[in-house]
Amino acid sequence: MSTASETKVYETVCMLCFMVCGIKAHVRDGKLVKVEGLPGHPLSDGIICPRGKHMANYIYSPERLQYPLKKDSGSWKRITWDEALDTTAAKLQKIKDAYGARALALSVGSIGAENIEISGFAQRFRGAYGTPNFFSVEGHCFRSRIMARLLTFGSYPLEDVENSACIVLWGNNPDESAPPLGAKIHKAVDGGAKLIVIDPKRIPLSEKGIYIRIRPGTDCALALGMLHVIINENLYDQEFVEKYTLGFAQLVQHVQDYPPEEVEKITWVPAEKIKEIARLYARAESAAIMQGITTLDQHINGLQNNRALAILQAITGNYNKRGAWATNPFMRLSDLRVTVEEDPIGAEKFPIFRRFWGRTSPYGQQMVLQEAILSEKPYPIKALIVGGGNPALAWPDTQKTKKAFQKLDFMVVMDLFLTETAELADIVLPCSSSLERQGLAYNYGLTAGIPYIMLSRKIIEPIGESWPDWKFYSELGRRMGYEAYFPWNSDEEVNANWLKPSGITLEQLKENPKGLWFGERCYDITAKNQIRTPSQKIELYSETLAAAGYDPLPVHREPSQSAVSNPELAAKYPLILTLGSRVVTYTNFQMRNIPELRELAPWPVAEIHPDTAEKYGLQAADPVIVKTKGGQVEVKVKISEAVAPQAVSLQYGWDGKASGNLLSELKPLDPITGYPELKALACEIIKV
Ligand SMILES: Nc1nc2c(c(=O)[nH]1)N[C@H]1C(S)=C(S)[C@@H](COP(=O)(O)OP(=O)(O)OC[C@H]3O[C@@H](n4cnc5c(=O)[nH]c(N)nc54)[C@H](O)[C@@H]3O)O[C@H]1N2
Ligand SMILES: Nc1nc2c(c(=O)[nH]1)N[C@H]1C(S)=C(S)[C@@H](COP(=O)(O)OP(=O)(O)OC[C@H]3O[C@@H](n4cnc5c(=O)[nH]c(N)nc54)[C@H](O)[C@@H]3O)O[C@H]1N2
Ligand code: SF4
Ligand SMILES: [Mo]
Repeated sequence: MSTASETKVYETVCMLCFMVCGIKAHVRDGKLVKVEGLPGHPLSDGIICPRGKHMANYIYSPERLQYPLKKDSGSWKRITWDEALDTTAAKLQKIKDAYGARALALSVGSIGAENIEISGFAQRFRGAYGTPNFFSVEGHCFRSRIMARLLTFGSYPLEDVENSACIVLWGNNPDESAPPLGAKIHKAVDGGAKLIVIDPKRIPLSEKGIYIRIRPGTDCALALGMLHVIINENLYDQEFVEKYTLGFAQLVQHVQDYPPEEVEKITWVPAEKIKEIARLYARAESAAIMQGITTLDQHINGLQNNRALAILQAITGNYNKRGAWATNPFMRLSDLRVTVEEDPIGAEKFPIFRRFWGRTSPYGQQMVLQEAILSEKPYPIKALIVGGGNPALAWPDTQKTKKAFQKLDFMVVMDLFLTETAELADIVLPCSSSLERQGLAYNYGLTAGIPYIMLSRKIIEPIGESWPDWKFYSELGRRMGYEAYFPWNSDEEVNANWLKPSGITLEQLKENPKGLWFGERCYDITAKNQIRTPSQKIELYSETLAAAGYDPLPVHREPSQSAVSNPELAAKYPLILTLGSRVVTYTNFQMRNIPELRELAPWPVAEIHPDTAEKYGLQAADPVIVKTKGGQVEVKVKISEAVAPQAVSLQYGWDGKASGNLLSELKPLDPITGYPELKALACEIIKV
């Protein structure tokens, strides 16, 4: 800690999003006064985005929760931690006695799933309590791609973009959603790598490569068209395919249904362009498709989109090769989970999401939770604990989600702020920020293709009575008789325990404030155990999907609200809605209450093309209603050549009347993953 008036500069990490950039944090008189990027940091090399820069404004926001709160006749009353924990323990015990352990659900959001502490301790508590109903943001983000790569390769390879001769940015705008990764891609392209950008919207990186404007939700068709060209022009890696893959003959047959001329009609992409990018991609010495972190998942065909990309990488031999997709030794950390044999609700509806080849997902699919709470089928769910998430706004169909949460007997939310989800709770608990506690910051490899770990140091005292998440779950567990599961008493003990199986110690992390790589990429397909499917081959054709009743090879499926699948609806709602795009100023539903950030992006925006603006008589910053068959939002117009004339790109993460999920619905869902359809809806805009 610093002494009076002396400024101390700490090298540590920003945990305001999962990029976990290195920062220099200036502390004076015990207070964080300034945050800068950390030059020479292997992930971020001095880069800092507005969120990181304004971290002090975030941490000292007057809206930070300072004390535990209890709802008392509709208003909030300050209580002690003891009362909050005693009340919660008593209530959860009563619910368990009356309905069984499964009547409690736990949900962790983006922060909750990415932060091993929240996810790990929530899972430990739920195991000790005995409920199968644990949900996470992976019910609509990221896990779809993990599943697709596992089904294809038996492993989860990461993109080695820094060394790639050809990068394909597919539904991915890293300048907004992943700035350090964006910087690496700019650098690679400036250094000579070829770039293909496939996006309905012209993003900044499109200027540096071949830009392909695709109709939202038709990515699988485009991938199949590229496969058609690559196979029929013999541009695939024949030796690799023969030696390492299964089902190529079926694939050859299958892609004949997708000649570029047909794919053009589906995707808006001219046949000649499809051929051009297929050739460029397949002929490159190495190629890495770098898809958006979630964009391609949130379609009714999401899993198959991801499968199609995996198949492209496979038949061009771009697996476990420099500059391609490469496997990594995933970091082994202590597993705090306590086994619950019973499956969560929804497991029978989405069996592959739950389990295949004996590998069980830690999470249930939360898109079934709202209905289960409201109908009490298959059984009553009476209580919910939320950590590091804002599901009242983040889940589709806001009205139904809120109604479900209101029906619960008991709800606890732990957060730094009184979010719209917290507003619905019975007990709200104040959480400390990452600079107020020691924790582990783990980058799973998104930025550099190799997992990376850092120690996030405690450099300021906690605000008010805020606690770290592990302490809440531990103290609650102890009060409920699960003390044997929660032996740790400090951040240090918790973190040392996590690291035990990793081969890295807490001391090493302290000595290396910039962090440590975990392992190396595998560039050798002949190395032992590189393909871990049951057949030990890369499964182009998936018997596993076939056996579960799904398409064994990816098939194009129209978005459910498109002009092709539902012309009547499209006549009423003629524009195609992307719900929604990221802005660098905010993370998800957070930070709109920080004035210094709000100045940079003052209001929620629907981006439309100038022709569309003219047609609807709209000027920049005009208020506008965006309407779908699910509902409507009120936002402002931004006019931009970047978006297609047929499209509306809506910003994501606002609340109140601009909350995006007023427009989305809980059906249809991707039949394999259960993910909602968010990125290709039908909408209309109405001048206010
Ligand atoms: N600053 C900031 N960063 C974030 C977040 C944030 O809220 N703010 N959120 C984080 C989270 S949780 C996630 S999941 C990631 C998301 O990260 P990304 O997936 O990269 O982000 P998006 O902006 O949602 O979408 C990226 C691009 O996909 C395009 N797109 C939309 N629909 C389609 C389609 O059907 N096909 C194709 N090919 N492209 C399409 C959009 O036009 C957009 O340019 O960002 C993370 N990073
Ligand atoms: N329409 C539409 N809906 C979407 C999406 C979309 O593109 N369109 N994207 C989806 C995706 S990809 C995602 S990932 C989700 C994101 O949805 P969520 O993860 O639910 O949203 P966040 O706003 O990131 O919520 C994280 C919360 O954790 C709190 N928090 C921060 N640090 C801590 C901590 O250390 N401990 C605790 N206990 N809390 C903390 C923050 O204050 C914040 O309220 O939204 C999904 N919903
Ligand atoms: S991208 Fe921005 S918010 Fe995310 S870790 Fe880096 S500085 Fe923090
Ligand atoms: Mo996400």
